[in-house]
Amino acid sequence: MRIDVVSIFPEYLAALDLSLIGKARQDGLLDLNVHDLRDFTTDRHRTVDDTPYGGGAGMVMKAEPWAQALASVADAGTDGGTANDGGTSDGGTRPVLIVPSPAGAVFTQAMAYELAEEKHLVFACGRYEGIDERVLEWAGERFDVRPVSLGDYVLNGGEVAVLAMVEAIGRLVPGVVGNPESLVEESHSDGLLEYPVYTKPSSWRERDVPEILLSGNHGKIAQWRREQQLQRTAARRPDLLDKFDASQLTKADKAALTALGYEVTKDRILPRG
Ligand code: 6GU
Repeated sequence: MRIDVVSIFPEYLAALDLSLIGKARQDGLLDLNVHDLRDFTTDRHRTVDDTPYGGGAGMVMKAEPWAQALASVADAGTDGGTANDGGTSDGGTRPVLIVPSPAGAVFTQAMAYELAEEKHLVFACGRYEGIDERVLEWAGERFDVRPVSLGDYVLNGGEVAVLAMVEAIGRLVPGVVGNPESLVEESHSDGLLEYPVYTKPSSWRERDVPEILLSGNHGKIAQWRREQQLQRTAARRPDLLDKFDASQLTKADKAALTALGYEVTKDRILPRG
């Protein structure tokens, strides 16, 4: 997969040299390129922002440097296309342009799985009050444009959000995580939060590891872990149970949910009372 990130703070993205994602880059699984937006300006001061039309606080990122930067990376993830298409063909799929913004759709594990299938992702890190809206319209001609938010809070710019998204997406690219089994049993992979985990010693500061985990009874352990997932999800993220497909529930799941105060109908999990 090719990933391009455009930012006025390329140093922010240095963390992508580290750990699992850094290793994936070294191994050639991720072709990750960071670009300085100011390299696409033409004035002496390398200006990237200006005051907003209509007034208001803060500054807005100018359209032209963004158009220059995005045009320069648009075809980077392709083989250059065929001879008669102006080099824009990439076999039918356009690169995805992800625009981090608190005004975007919320980034989810499902979205990470989808984006991990793409050949080319481009991230446009806005700062200040955002990027001139016309850039997103213009970019729609070449990119599949997706404004995306990490959640309902405000960051100063898209860089930290890109670190999070590249890590979430990159680890799902085949080969990046050594043991793909570890992607199966993790929070959000099945719509529930993960069960609690323990390691040695079995007794630590008067606290014992739940006995069932020492029993060697794998069936019972699996059942206990599932109950823990349901209990945690009910306590911490009841909104996830709201969305959960109740037809996936076993008899034991239903019993656990009933004990937790939920009513399980044919296709829904509803809080009782
Ligand atoms: Cl993706 N960007 C910014 N600037 N703020 C955010 C965000 C993204 N997600 C939550 N807050």
